[in-house]
Amino acid sequence: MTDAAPVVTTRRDGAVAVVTIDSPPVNAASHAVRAGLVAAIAGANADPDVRAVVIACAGRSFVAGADVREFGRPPEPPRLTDVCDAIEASAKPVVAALHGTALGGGLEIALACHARIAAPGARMGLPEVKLGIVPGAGGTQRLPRLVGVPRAIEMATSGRPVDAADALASGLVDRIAGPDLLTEAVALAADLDAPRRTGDRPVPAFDRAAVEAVVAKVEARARGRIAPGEAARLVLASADLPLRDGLAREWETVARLKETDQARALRHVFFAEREAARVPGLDGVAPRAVTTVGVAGCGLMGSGIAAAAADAGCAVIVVERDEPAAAAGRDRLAALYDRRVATGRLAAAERDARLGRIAVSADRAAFAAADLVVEAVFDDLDVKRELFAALSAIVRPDAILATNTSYLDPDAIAAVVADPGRVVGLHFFSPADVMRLVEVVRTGAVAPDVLATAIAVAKRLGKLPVVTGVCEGFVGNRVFSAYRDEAERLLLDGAYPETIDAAMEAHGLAMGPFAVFDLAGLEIARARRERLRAAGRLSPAPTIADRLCERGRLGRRAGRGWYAYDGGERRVDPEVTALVEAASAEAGVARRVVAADEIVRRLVGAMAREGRALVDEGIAQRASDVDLVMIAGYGYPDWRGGPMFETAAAG
Ligand code: 3H9
Repeated sequence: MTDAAPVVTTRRDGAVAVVTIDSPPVNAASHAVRAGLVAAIAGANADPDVRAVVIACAGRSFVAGADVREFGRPPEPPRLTDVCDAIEASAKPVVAALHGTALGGGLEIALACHARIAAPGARMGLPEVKLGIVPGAGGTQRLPRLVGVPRAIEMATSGRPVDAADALASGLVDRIAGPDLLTEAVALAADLDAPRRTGDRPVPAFDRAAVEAVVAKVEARARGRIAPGEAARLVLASADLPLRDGLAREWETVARLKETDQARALRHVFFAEREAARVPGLDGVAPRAVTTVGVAGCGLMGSGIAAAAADAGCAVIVVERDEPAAAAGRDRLAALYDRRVATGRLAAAERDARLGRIAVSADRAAFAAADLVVEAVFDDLDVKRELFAALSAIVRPDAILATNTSYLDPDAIAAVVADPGRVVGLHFFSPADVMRLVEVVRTGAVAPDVLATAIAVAKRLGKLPVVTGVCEGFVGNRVFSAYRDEAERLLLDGAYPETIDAAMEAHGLAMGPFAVFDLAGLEIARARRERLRAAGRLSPAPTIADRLCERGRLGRRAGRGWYAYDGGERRVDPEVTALVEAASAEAGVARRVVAADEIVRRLVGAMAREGRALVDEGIAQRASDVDLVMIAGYGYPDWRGGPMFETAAAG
């Protein structure tokens, strides 16, 4: 057996000991890292020639957190809290040199140091709530001592990282370095006369009533998640408890939360997201360079895709069918960015920069400059085939053509292109600048580097790409159709739209199925039923949804669908109740009360069954991909892990 290289090493720079963690890929605080750090701090304290210490990391990032792979087993000492305590207690000043992402346990190590210096691009955060836990090594107790209770609550409950400038302004870091982080960190350490312990600082005064109101809001918005409220309460407790007691309470909380179903589900999602990136056949395949993105169509979907590309720094060429449509597209894009400015999500100057990257015209020849063109025109096969035939004569030979179709066969679209290997599906979800999911559809003839490029572009746009094979509806809409069919069966058995929605919303979905059908509009599903009937795959007997459509109840935009809408509020409509009851009578079904747990079990089960079929057919690569699609595209609660995970966990 050969000894692995040590993951923590110490070298001397004058009187400063530079402790370097080198544990790829992200220097997670594994057992080896923790033991190495404790030994390094002890070594520096024992060495009479050392006056101060710097903790830095090799590779792309400072410590990105506790090692999530160790979460399934009991912590092996030294625990991360022991590491942080040893650093804070050091008799010699310790400076953290931060680059990349200092997250979770990584930020906690930095908080226990006596000073922090950050590279200009560094980001710092406490993302533990995204794993269903709270910070466990001082994050909720030391952070408020540096940045104050309100700010610490914001960071610990949202999980969002802050950048270096923000960290400097809030007092989280002492300095932002120039180009040579390590040299400046050593100089800072050499300048410190004595340790300045974060734990010795008082928690700055704050408005308790205002903070209590914020905590209540965090709890209300968590919609079933436990961790954010617990994190907020722990931060608040930092103001009332001595450091030791606060740390003990924090540790007890994290130990308890780690074992919850929510934490297990969120860990599943964490690893599922990384797994989704692994696509058989793409190992070592380099994506093509994409800097200019073309978008055909500037409706709701096209404008969202254009904005997502502009947000990611791409040059964007949008083409509409004629000049009036192009003008409407420009207005739509301006309105999209204006909304972000009005709601404080974007600075006005940034809006102008992003809009400045988008050129909208009515001239398809403009696509000659694009590396990739995504079509988002009307979902009709003839329209798309005409467009792709024209595009293949306009774009460069190496440019990629992507279709955003939801239901059509992308292979039938690719067939009109001279080189179908350049055609791929990029199925965005509306609003495309906001929704994280992109189904990357592996068309029959797609070239490996075209598929790799589609995945890389989706990632660059900040999306979660999930690769699917070709079938009607791909993964998401197929699972959603199974969900819809089961929801309608529940109606026949005795449930009502409002009881079904209430059950699923209590389960953690942002909206129950019938509220979603109304939001999306009932026409698309009606068109699907008509296609299925034409193909002899569905009974010609009208469904309740067909009856609603006949009555002009086409959903929220029409002011009525499964519900009636008064000023945006949904309301149970007796006309729908009567239609539901009549449908049961017509089908000869004696209605019964269907309990919430049966509703949830049947709907989740229907999704999982369809998901399993998609995996068996080779359309979905793996069960966890189905979970990701439902979470990132359809509002399934991530803390339940997705329908496949939940069904498997329930046995
Ligand atoms: C915590 O700290 C609790 C504490 O309060 C104390 C408790 C006592 N562990 O995402 P990427 C792997 S909770 C183990 O593709 P990127 C990841 O699996 C933790 N492994 O790269 C992948 O491996 P592979 C709080 C980890 O550049 C590889 O690194 N911290 C961890 O897009 C690359 O990952 C977090 O929640 C980890 N903690 O993004 C941070 N992190 O190649 C979670 C990553 O084999 N991590 N890996 O698939 C992230 O947010 C992103 O990974 C990061 C890099 C931004 C760091």
